[in-house]
Amino acid sequence: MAEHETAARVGIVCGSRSDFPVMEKAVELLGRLEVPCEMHAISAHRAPDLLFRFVGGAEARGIRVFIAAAGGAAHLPGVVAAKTILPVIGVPIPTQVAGGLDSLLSIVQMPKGIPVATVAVGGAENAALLAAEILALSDPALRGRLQAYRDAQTRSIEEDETNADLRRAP
Ligand code: RP5
Repeated sequence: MAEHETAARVGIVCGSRSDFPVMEKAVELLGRLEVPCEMHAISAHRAPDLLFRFVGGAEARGIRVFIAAAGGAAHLPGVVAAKTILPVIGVPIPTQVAGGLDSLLSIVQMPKGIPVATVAVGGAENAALLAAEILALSDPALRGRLQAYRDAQTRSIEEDETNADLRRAP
């Protein structure tokens, strides 16, 4: 495969390795959708220069969407968004404070001018799907895979045994 076909298109950055168990679900789903991605642990407050280097070089390496995940005073997604014009999806990581409400509010309440598209607390799968949908705007094959994923999801509910009665014609 040529290099450009395997280069990561989604850059996932977590505030800490402790966020990986949540964000591995995004890596797995992007893999199922055949979207190359890469995941890093780079804290915005502990290693800001490294974060800026990662964000600054990402687009030239093929990244088209960022997913940024953090917990607590979760400034990472906003800082990533401040340094790029690529779309940034924020994932609030669950914490001990009201189940991650601190992370959610830190990420979702971005002041105007620098947007972060925020998913639910722990919403790694939706972040992956949203990233794939953005890429699918210019990738018909990926659009097809997303539609197939959606159809399979619907079918699995229709075929659930608790819905057997509902499947019969009226
Ligand atoms: C945030 O602080 C990280 O995103 C993580 O969710 C949280 C705790 O980090 P560690 O102390 O586990 O490294 O920056």
